[in-house]
Formats: sequence, structure tokens, C-alpha cells
Amino acid sequence: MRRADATTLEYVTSGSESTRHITLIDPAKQDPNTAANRAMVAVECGSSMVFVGGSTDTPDEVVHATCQAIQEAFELRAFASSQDPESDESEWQIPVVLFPGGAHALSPAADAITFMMLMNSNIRRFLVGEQVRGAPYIEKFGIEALPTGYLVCAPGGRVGEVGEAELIQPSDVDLVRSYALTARMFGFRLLYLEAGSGADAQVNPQLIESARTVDNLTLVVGGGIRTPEQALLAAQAGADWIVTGTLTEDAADLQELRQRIGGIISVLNN
Ligand code: 1GP
Repeated sequence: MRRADATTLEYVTSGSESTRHITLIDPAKQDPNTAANRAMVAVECGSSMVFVGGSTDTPDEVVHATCQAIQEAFELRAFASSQDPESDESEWQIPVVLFPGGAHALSPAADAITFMMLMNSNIRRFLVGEQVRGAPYIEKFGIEALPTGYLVCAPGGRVGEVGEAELIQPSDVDLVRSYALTARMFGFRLLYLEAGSGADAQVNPQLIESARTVDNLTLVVGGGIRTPEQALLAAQAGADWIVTGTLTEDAADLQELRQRIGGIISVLNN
């Protein structure tokens, strides 16, 4: 649930002293109730946004049930906090944002959607085709679109393969800057540098630094980040937001999840 006094885009693009954390929940990887429990632990640890999406072929119903379960959990926690003078209700006003693999993975229960162009794809479908199919539903559902340039960097993982991306290589510092400029000139507000879910290497920090030299773009970085040290590298290079997904999915239980996300957020806040 987002704050009543600001759009999700304002929340996402407003500067913050420290790099903020996004928890990515893939609806294909757990039932909605487990997803809600994981999202609550993430927010208790200081995660500032939830992305719902990831896999390429998850049906709408599963995405919707997951968004609903997370929203209901946050609303209950916000209400409980509003009744407790010691608690801060706004802690639970965390946007739930669709991170879609295509026009099929949409839900009216989401606050917003990363409305993305996979800028280095070789196929029309991921440049504009899925977007044209999804836009009328996004309008109908009243979901806020976050204009996002999405760039897949090596190793790229499954999204690189499915999206037929010409991967940005670790040494492509000038190319990534050209993409960042292009994103801004198209009017995108976010640029997402993606190494691929579960990647064995994170986005090269030099690529982040190079993209950072372009003003007025909010930089989101994800893929292969599992440790506080990796998160710190991305943050120091200039990421505004860091996304982690796999570390949530393969945590043995909520306690381990708390330690993992807590560890990452504590280095981001220092
Ligand atoms: C994938 O960038 C995200 O789109 C998260 O990647 O699963 O490797 O954390 P991980």
C-alpha cells in the first residue's frame, strides 16, 4: 500500500540519503500467504518497496493472489500500528509494484508497475509489443506506470536469453552511458541495470558509475546480489535502489530471511 500523500513515482524518484532496498517476490516460487509473510519480514528489516514478478509465464491469477495477500498483510499491519502510539503507521505504507515478464502478469491490486522497455533486446515484443498489449489493462486497473528503461548486463541469465538481449559487457562503460542518455531522452524516469536473477556476478560497479553520470534518472540495480559486501559495492557506485530476489527465495525460514535482508540494509544505512 502506498502513501496517500505521494504517487509511487514520487516515492521512487525522491532522493534518499542512503540506497534503498527492494524485495522481489516471484509469485511462481511460493504460495500467496508465504509471499505475504516474507514481504512483512522484509519491511520489518527496512526494505522500502516490494516488486512482484520475475518469471516469464506466471498466470494473472497467481500474480493477483500474491499482490492481494501482500497488500492485505500491509493494511493490517498499518492499522495495528495506527492503534499503537509507539508505532509508526507509515512504516507499512510500502508500494507493491508489478515487475512483469510481459502483458500477462498484471494485477489491479498493485500500486504501480515498472513499465519497461528492454532497451537492448533484439526483438520488438520486448521493446514495445508486450507494452502495447498491457497498456489498456494498466489504464483500466488504474495502476500507476513507472517509465523504466531496462538493460540486461552480462551474465544476463534467463531474462537475457528470453529477451534476446545484446548483453552489456562489464567493459561497456561508454555504451551503458549512451543507453542511460537515451533512456532519459525518451523520458524514462528509472533505469534498471539487471545482471539476471540468480546471476553468479553482479552488475559491474563501473557500469553503475557510468550510468550515474546521467542526471535525473533513478538507478535500480539487481541480479546476483546476495551479500552485504555486494550490496555496498552497488550502492557506492551510485545505485539508488538495490533489488534482491533469490536470497529471499532460498532462505531456509523467516529467521534466516531476516538475517539476510537485515544484513544488507544495515550496510546500506551506514
Ligand atoms: C532479478 O534483479 C532481480 O530481476 C533480482 O535478482 O534474484 O539474483 O536477487 P536476484
